[in-house]
Amino acid sequence: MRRHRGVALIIALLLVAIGTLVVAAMIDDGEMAMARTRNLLREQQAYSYARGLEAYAIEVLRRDQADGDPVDSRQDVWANALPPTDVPGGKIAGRLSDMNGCLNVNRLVQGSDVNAVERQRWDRLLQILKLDIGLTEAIIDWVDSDSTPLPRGAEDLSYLLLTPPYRAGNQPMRHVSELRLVRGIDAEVFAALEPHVCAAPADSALNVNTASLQVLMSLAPEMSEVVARRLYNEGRARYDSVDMLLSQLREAGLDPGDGSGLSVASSRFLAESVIDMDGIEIAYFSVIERKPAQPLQVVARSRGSF
Ligand SMILES: [Ca+2]
Ligand SMILES: [Ca+2]
Repeated sequence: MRRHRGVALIIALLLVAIGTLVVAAMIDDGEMAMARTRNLLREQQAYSYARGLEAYAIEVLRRDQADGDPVDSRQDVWANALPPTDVPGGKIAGRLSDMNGCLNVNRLVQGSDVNAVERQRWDRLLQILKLDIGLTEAIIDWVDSDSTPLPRGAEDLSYLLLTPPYRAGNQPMRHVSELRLVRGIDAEVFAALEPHVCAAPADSALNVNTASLQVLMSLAPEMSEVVARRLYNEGRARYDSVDMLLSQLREAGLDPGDGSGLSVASSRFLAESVIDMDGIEIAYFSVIERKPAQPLQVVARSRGSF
């Protein structure tokens, strides 16, 4: 009899415990649903702000184009960042950077040929960054459409033996991070390269006004850092024409070639918006293309990172 009472008591306690759990779960569900709703609303609000900032960036770039000065440099109005600004629900901040101050991986190949001028620039950049010069050929092989490896290059056979196996791209890169797939480019090498290179359409030129010190150094053989620093002018370089830069290089006793693939203007810009809602930051990125006599257009968007 006593044993039966004991069992009944345990069952009663268990039922109470389960009942408490059910109520706790119901409360939790309610709060979760509210939190989810709040998060969704915040996310939509953040996205709307980001699209607003994107439209603002396009307008800034359109005005810059309309002012009649075809030169782009870090001293232009578009290069001024929008500092964190209070808005209903949080804070917004934004900045625009041009995407032409880099060696474009897709210019290494021209039709079925290697672009010799670009190739030399890449070789020099790798040397300046103290990386393996052989990487240039592996990158060319990744971008060129054939499957014949250059002497220090890498085509399908180099990648099919890996786990997991994959094939060479054999087409222009869509994003600079594709470089990580190329033989010899590990995380460390990529981190060293990334600030100086990009994967843009093949007709996208290198803007010498926004190039890094190392990219400027790659424009002529034997350029000393002292000369490059003078050209770089602590990031405030502003050449009105490529010829102006070339003549400065020649005056310094250097041979920069004919300046093919160089420009003093930019055609692609990265608009970055950081939206802070309730202390949670979300970054949005838009790639804006600006070409002469064409409407500006957004060609890519991403969230979190670009
Ligand atoms: Ca290839
Ligand atoms: Ca090849």
